[in-house]
Amino acid sequence: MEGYVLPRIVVGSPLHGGSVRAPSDVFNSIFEVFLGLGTLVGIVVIAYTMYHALKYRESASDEDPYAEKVERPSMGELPTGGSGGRKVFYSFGISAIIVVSLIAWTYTTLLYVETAPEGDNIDAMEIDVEGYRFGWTFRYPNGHESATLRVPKDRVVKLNVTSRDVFHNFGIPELRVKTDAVPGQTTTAWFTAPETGTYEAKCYELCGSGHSVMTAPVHVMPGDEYDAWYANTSAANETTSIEAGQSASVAPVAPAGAASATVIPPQEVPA
Ligand SMILES: [Cu+2]
Repeated sequence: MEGYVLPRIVVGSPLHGGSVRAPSDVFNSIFEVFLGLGTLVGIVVIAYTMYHALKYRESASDEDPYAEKVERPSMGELPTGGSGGRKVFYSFGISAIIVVSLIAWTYTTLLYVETAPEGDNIDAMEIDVEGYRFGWTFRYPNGHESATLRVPKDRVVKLNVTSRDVFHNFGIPELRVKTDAVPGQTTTAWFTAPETGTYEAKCYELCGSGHSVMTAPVHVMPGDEYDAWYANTSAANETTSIEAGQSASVAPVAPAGAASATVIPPQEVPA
């Protein structure tokens, strides 16, 4: 099974976790294997059915060309097969082998995603995530807080996720990371982002009238750009000008949703 957790070749410094296989890559390979095997089994079953439907189709003449070779059941009688249960054995046996192998492989592969990689050569960064009705706050190790999540490319990011009020669920679909946000508890998740770009974090637990707008932008930045940005942040220097604008547009929603569960004012999702 070691083939599935071997690091893929990534250009990047191992100090920044560049050799760590991204969870998104793991999930994609599971999807591809299931899609491939499902298609293959489908083709085999349908082709086999079609072949026999054609081969044993009713002929124009009244004579049955297979009368001697095939023992046909009469109406109301259960077919007995006739090959000593070989077909049943093949059908169940092969299915069982495929299913058990898939379960074993998927399980061991998912164990890799379950626990964040540790080691001296992995420079993981930890970010606290707090959900509230209706938004997310990200807290960096230096105390900097923001409504926008910024992470460096190809580096292990560990999230400690909790909630301020009700059950939420934090997820970034493109990066294949998702975990519960439960008040009074901290759940952990991790990911690495192999590509720079802007993604969107969403809430995946129906938490009230503003649930569908409970999103946060996620910026995956090149490592050096990220380091430069991070060096300029601190607990006191709470928000950059861009983020100040975003917080202003998000903040009023929480009291509005909390005070009256009737109407949520239309608002822009932060870009
Ligand atoms: Cu929520």
